[in-house]
Amino acid sequence: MAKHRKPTLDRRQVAAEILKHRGDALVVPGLGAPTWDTAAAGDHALNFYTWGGMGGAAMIGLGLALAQPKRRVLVITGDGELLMGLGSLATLGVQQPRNLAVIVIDNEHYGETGMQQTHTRLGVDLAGIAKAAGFRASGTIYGGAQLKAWIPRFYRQPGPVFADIKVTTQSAPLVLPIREGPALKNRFREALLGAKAFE
Ligand SMILES: Cc1ncc(C[n+]2csc(CCOP(=O)(O)OP(=O)(O)O)c2C)c(N)n1
Ligand SMILES: [Mg+2]
Repeated sequence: MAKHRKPTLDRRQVAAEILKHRGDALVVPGLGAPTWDTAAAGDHALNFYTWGGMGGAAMIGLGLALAQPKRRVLVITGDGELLMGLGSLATLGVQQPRNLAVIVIDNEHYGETGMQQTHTRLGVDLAGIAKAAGFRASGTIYGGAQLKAWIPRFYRQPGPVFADIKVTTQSAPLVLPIREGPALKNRFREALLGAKAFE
């Protein structure tokens, strides 16, 4: 196992920096803090918030990416959330969606439930797993300059693209989006499909 490097990036700044460039991308935030981070960067009808659903964000992203091959899809999730659905990396490696990026806001803990350490704090290398699963690009991001260099890849590089972004355990004020699932789903479908959403 590689020696542990102390994370320094701020999760809210990371999310805001990434989402500044979102254009018409479809964004699937994982449950808990990545959802609050995404909402804090600006609520958007093309955010498909997953609220309490854990472990499925990357596979929801795959479904969207396959259904909407002309649109870019960003999954922005937590280390704990991805670890719960780790097999999704293998499926993405097999499916090779060219328009999908999976971005992990990795604070190395289950933050939302009381800051228990996750496997990433104990040396598990998510970017290494993604690379071995067949992602076209995969990396671990520790600093601001590195993040800047990666952001265009999230939106343009042929996927699947994977990035594990190491952030501090500093928590940020809650910014909660709409809570009601059907309202979120209908808003998302309408923004994506227009009138066809309700045919
Ligand atoms: C199936 C399931 N198990 C447990 C939970 C409780 N839970 C909610 S958020 C969370 C931790 C998420 O950790 P992570 O994805 O790393 O996000 P962080 O808060 O650290 O940014 C857990 C265990 C849940 N919502 N669903
Ligand atoms: Mg976490």
